[in-house]
Order: sequence, then structure tokens, then C-alpha cells
Amino acid sequence: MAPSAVEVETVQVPDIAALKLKAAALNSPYKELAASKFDSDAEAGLKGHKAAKYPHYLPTWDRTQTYPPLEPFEHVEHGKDADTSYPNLLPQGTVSVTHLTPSIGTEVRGIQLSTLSNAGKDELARFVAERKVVAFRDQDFADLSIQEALDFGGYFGRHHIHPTSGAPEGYPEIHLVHRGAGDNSVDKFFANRTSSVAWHSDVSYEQQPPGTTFLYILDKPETGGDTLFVDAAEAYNRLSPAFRERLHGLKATHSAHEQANYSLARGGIQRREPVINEHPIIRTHPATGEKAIYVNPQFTRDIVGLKKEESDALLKFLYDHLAYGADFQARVKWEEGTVVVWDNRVTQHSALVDWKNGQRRHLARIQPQAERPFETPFEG
Ligand SMILES: O=C(O)CCC(=O)C(=O)O
Ligand SMILES: [Fe+2]
Repeated sequence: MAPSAVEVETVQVPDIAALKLKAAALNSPYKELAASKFDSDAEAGLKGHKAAKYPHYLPTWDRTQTYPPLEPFEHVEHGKDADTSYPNLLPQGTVSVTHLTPSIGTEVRGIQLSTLSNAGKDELARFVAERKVVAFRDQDFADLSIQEALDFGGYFGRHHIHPTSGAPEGYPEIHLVHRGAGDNSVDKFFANRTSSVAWHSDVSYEQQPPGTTFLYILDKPETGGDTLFVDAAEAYNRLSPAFRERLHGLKATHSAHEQANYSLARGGIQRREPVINEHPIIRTHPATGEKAIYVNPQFTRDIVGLKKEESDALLKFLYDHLAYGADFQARVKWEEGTVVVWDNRVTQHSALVDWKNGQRRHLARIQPQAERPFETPFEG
């Protein structure tokens, strides 16, 4: 999988020219061929790389899975109900908690997410909203059945079904990130691009985009493939009061069309008709009350009511501010057994495609949807 101009996901950028040739030979549209998006021999361990550890999590793209538009639903924010002394999530004496930076990122060892009571899950939602991204080490999450993992994630909201990404057979609620063993397409990518960084908040085009999000590692390269996160609430706080005040009341459009087109152009799927939604540029978190910048270069298109040059300039400023703010970012290193939980409402993230030895990288994401973004008035 090479990083894309849109959200990094499992579309593996097959060699389009080769696919077209193959399709012409078979007299079928090349897009029908693109389902074989990894080398099954390599995934089985027959080509010099180790076998996929979780083959039941390998991506499939089911063209028969199409869905009607998402219906609005009432989101229950469990983070609001949490005991913020975290007695269930972070019991004293048994759990080690290391903050990666002052504003964003924490590493936790010594608690098994899969055993949390509902009170513990409420605490999890709140702790993640406060810390923005938390890496839980030594988890058994990947070894649960896929249904058990989904049941756990479903506590936090309605499962989002991604419009284009690969999923384990029969489980479209799981979004897979997979770069197959022996896949060296990254070389082609870097022939034309200087960096794989692509900041985004996941599927911000939805009317009710996801909140508490789970990403767990299945297979990883020896080194590389870390994930970067930025604290969009701290990014808001760093702005001058005058500038913050001006941003309040503005809305931006977020579009799913480009991601859908990208998928179709590469022979991928489209599970739902693409949507465009407007969201406030500054949104408020329902549990913490924090305000955060909510525009991202992957899905945001323009600021409503501004002229194109004005909108482009303001969005570029906000994207640069988030991207250059290394003093409110965290870099999460994956270890075997890590589950990373982030709050997609107050963070952005980027995959880093920096390993070039053809080692497999395979992760699964469970992403419950949350409330429709709302804003609360500017406070000086
Ligand atoms: O591969 C990664 O590190 C992150 C991919 C991503 O953007 C996601 O899972 O939402
Ligand atoms: Fe993402």
C-alpha cells in the first residue's frame, strides 16, 4: 500500500498499467481484477517473508456489499459518565502510566482492555478524550474473535462501515490497514513524492464522524511504520484570542467524493454513495468541553461563505499550524500486542510509510461513530 492523496487505507495501488493489460487479455474491466490486492503466497509465508499472523484478518473487498446512506442516530457519550479518578481503568499499584508528551499521548501497561467493565469503558472514553491518544501495551485484543472485538467497540457507538476499505470476510465494520509482504510499491510512490505524511481525521465527511477509535496491530515491520498524532485542542489553544474568535461561527465542507473516486480508479469498491457534510471549523468535545480545530487536508474542501482565495489561505494556515506543531504532537511506536485508542474528534493522525524492506504491516481499526460536530461560543 502506498500512501494516497486521500486517507491511507488498504487500497494497495496495484500497478494500473499491468492490471489493464491483464484485463484486456481476459476481456473484462480491469477494476474487476483488483480484488487480488496482495500476494497470497507471500502472505502464506512462501516467498521469503514470514506468514501473516492473523490470516482471518486479511482484507477482502466484497462488491455485493452496498449500503444505503447512513441514518442519523443519537450518540451516547460515555466519557461524560466517567469517574475521572479512573479506578477501573488505571487501578493504583498495578498499572503503569507514562505520558509521552505533556499535552498528547500516554502509554499504559498492566490493564487488559478486554476485561473492562462498563464503568471501565466509560473511563476509557474519558481518559482518551483527555490524553487524545493512548497506547495500551500487551493486549489480547487481536486474539479475541472478530465478533468479540466488535462487541467491545460497539459500546462506544454505532460501528462505522467504511465506504471503500478492505475488511475481513463477513465483517465490513472492521477497517483494515494492510501492506502485504513483498509489496515494494512504496519505491514508486517516493519516485514522485517527498514524504508519506498525510494528516487527517478519519472520515470527517460523515454527518456523525467517529469518536473513540481503536487501532490494533496484527503484524509489523521490525522498525518503521509508527503513527503520528496531533492534539487539535492544543493547536486551538495556541492561537491568539482574536484569531480564535474569528474562527468561531465558520463552517467547512468535508467531502467523501475524492476518496471514492480514488478507490474506483484503482479497481476498489464503493459501499455507499459519497457524501458532503458541513461541520464547524472549531468543534467542542461533549465530555471535556475542550474546543479543537476540525479541518483536515484529506477531506475538508472549503470554508462556507468565503471566496476561494480566502478559504484556501485560511485552510492552508490551519493545516500548516497542525502539521508543524511538533510541540503538540506524539509519535506512537507499535509493539506486538498494542492497541492504540484515539479520540478522532480532537486529534489528527498520519501513517508513516518509511520502511522499504517489503515487510508486512497489518492493522485493524474499529471506529464507532459519535455525535454530529457542534460548537460552543468563543470564550476569551
Ligand atoms: O497506518 C497507520 O498508522 C494509520 C492508518 C490510518 O490512518 C487509520 O487507521 O486511520
Ligand atoms: Fe486514519
